[in-house]
Amino acid sequence: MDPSAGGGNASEGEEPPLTEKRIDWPAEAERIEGRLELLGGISESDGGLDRPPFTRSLRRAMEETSRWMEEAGLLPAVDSFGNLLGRAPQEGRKPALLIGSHLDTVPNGGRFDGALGILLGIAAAEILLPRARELPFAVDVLAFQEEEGARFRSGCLGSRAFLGLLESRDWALTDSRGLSLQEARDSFATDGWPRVEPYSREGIFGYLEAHIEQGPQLEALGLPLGLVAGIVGQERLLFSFHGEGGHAGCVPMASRRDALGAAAEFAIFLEEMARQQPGAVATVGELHCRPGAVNVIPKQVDLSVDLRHPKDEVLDRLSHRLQERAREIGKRRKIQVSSRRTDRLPAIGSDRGWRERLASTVGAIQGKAPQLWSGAGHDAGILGRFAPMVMLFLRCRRGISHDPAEFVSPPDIACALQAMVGFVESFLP
Ligand code: HGY
Ligand code: MN
Ligand code: MN
Repeated sequence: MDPSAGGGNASEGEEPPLTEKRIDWPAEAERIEGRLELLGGISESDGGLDRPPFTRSLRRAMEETSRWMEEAGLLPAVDSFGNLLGRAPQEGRKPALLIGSHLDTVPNGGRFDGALGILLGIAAAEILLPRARELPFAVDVLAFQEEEGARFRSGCLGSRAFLGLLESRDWALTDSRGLSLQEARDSFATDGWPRVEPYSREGIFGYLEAHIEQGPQLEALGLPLGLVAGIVGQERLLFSFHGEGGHAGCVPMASRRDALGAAAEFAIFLEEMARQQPGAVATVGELHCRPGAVNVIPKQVDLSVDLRHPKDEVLDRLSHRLQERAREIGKRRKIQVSSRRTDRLPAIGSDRGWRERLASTVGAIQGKAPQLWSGAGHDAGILGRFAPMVMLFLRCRRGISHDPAEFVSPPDIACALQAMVGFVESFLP
């Protein structure tokens, strides 16, 4: 269905549904595309998009996003963690339908991951504002400060903080320079925005997040949009292998206690274990080898593990097997091995009723509404623990994400915006 089509079948005098009013969806999408371009240039580094939480670039991205929120008729504010909110102006205090995503990025990331969901939320809120009184909720937009977990190795800290779920061990998490989350938050200026109190659970009607699929399925189906049936569970761990350093030229192979040899054997086992387990993915994304000199036998290797599966009980089993194998390798190679879990996010399904609502607007736009599992974690996985949650995926060119080649087309953005507005309108009395 052509998103720019207008007309509609509202009876005489009745306000036609917005999705059928003459809204210039392609123009809305072009505006979002321009804003994505601008945000995509706000980075800590000159080479590529790198926007960690609690940094100058994150603050600048907040300032731009706050301006667009205001232009949309929303009231910008921050919570105590530094998440940016665009709240709907309203007398009473209806519960809020929260539409959002995250402003932080991975190093050398793409400009759609996170930002796209925020900008779609702002555009949808602006289109829906004229009908705010009729809706059973307010439409607030959320731009989370931290979701990726790239800086503190623990994901969705922003949405967990928003719901008051952070514990002391989270605040003690440190980045590669040893700065704790607490210190990073406390040193981050949010002057210029009013501070909002935490939303009560009853104050949250539910959560909607639009996000680039970050995989190849929708492109293979030839469809712009998909619904997220659920988000896989994920566990992150840090393993340390402690061996014995030495001269690369003088220590016989038979008497070495090479930390990298042990870590490499572990990494190959991890890969093989995941290959053999349907639905599992496992990744060693970070590996630090010390002292890291060409002619020195590695004394210590630290590596990260990212483990995911749609079923928590399988995730538990895989994690247990990894730790068992690490101990066995350490014993055989006389290497001391330690590990600690830095993150665990349970698998979660989206709300069935909301999925059906969204499926009907998506179906009206593109004929069918495929349901996919998300291999990526999202803030929706946190909000979904306490309120109805639904996610909309947008087609991702060549399935590439977490990379500058990440791309979503403006026509697909237009379809997503129309589906989101239609979803919200489905709650009209
Ligand atoms: O790693 C993830 O799943 C997401 O991109 N934060
Ligand atoms: Mn994301
Ligand atoms: Mn991401």
